Amino acid sequence: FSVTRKETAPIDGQKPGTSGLRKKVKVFTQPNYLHNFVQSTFNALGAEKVRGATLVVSGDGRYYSKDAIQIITKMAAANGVRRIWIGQNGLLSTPAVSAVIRERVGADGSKATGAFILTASHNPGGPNEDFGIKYNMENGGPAPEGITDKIFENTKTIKEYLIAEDLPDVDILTIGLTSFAGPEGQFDVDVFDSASDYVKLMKSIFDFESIRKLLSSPKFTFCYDALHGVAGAYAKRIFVEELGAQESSLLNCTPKEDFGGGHPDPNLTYAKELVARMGLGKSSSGDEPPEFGAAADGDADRNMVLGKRFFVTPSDSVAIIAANAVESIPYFSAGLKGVARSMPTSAALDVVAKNLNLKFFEVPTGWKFFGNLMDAGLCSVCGEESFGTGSDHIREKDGIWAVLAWLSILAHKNKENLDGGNLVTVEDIVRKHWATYGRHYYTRYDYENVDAGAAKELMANLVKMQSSLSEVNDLVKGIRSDVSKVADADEFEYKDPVDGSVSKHQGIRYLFEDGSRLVFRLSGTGSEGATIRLYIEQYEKDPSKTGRDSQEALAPLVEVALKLSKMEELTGRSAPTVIT
Ligand code: VG1
Ligand code: CO
Repeated sequence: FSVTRKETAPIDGQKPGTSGLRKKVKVFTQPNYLHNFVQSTFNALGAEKVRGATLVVSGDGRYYSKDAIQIITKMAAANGVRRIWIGQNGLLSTPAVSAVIRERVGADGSKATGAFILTASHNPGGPNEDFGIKYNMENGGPAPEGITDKIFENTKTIKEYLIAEDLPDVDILTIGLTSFAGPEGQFDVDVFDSASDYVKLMKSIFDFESIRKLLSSPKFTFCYDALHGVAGAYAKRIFVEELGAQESSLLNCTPKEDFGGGHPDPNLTYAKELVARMGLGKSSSGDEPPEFGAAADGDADRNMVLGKRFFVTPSDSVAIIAANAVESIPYFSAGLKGVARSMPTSAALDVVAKNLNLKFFEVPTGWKFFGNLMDAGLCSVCGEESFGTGSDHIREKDGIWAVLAWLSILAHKNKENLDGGNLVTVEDIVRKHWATYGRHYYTRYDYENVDAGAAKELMANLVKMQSSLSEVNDLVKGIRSDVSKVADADEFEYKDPVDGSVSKHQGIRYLFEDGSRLVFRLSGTGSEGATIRLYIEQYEKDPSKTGRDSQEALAPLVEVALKLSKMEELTGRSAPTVIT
């Protein structure tokens, strides 16, 4: 093949958000849109990192992925990349990409140096929905802000990109290695099985034999919903083939370009089928629900864990995994190096860290901040309230890992119960956790696609009010006299303890005397308008009061949050789009 230099001009709005660049497909398919972003990424990495590199290119299989893979492959060849690794059919979950970067060795002994992940994660897919792209580094984690800022700067000045126009389209359906001759030597395209590296890694972390025993017990019933995302490809291999679950326990496990028209976001609103099967919500089918249910998002890095008629909040989930990891999961048998959560995630993990005397970190939203801690050996288990949980086995959150972690805990707690005795259920584990550590009542209100100006004004008001706590407290008292006083209010700022970099304006916090918190943030993953996220949390230590309904327990704080922020007045919304 030969290399062509193509003239181009900057296109507005290519700033990567919380997790890469996400836009409507119609935006991505504009002439040069993807090309500009990919060349800007190569330029940000620098020739010494790109020439001779081995790059993974794959994603959740959403609409436009196949075209994008061909374009990126041709641009990579032209930019001097030595090898492109592609999961069969262009499919690799986000955690699998991270695993492939860290673990896979090519036939010639090569190792990957980075990846383009093609996904808009939990956003819907299809010709009228979202596409996305993000770059991951040689540690398997998302590019840090230093790099994403550089990419964005480059998109504002780009004048040309390189492409091997005469490189034939690569066959991504068939496993195998194809070599091409370029002006600077050989270029390889290696199409490989999407699941095998990931499955191997999972088998090295968990005791599959004990999980298999649990899943084969008639007492234990199981259900997994991939919401037509890429998790389906892994669920079949792991839950059915390796662990012996019934085929019928898998819902929506065929990956689809448009996720079957749904919203591939594993929460109580969008995972409707699973929620009904688990006996939650109004549409319960009447059949006896399974003991355990879980769902994933489009790129399979998120997880929702449910028990029979029982929802586990993601903030509780990471705390419970951390509290039980050492005894239940072989990978952690030597102990945890530390734990971490994102700022808006509830403090349930903090209490576990304190009790178990573990190092603890609070980082801004988005997985990229956990990577430095893990690389420095400071963190083993971490999580976010947004259905993201993971560990230092890779540098992304990992939906299937979280399910295997829960199954491991259940298998451990039921070791003696499977033949006789009562099953210890998901609900039992959570209630016992609350009794030991106290409960963090928690909810998140999302206002999606709000007018961007209104959202800005709302946030600016909340920041301005922080300058006078006494005025804030007068307002709070006027709204609800049964809510405690605001003790502190600020915008969250993070100084990375490893590289010293500082991230500012990471969310507006109102911290109350009784430990309650209100947090306001603007989403960095949306593709239209603005999304306001409101996080509400209240700690209850008294074991006789940890069994309340969470919306009811939080009602006073919610009222304060909505009135203090003038939510309805400024956005015109009387109710959130999604409550989790
Ligand atoms: C959201 C979540 C955040 C998560 C991010 C990426 O970001 O709040 O916790 O890390 O999505 O997840 P934001 O900026 O919209 O609040 V995923 O599964 O979309 O890669
Ligand atoms: Co995701």
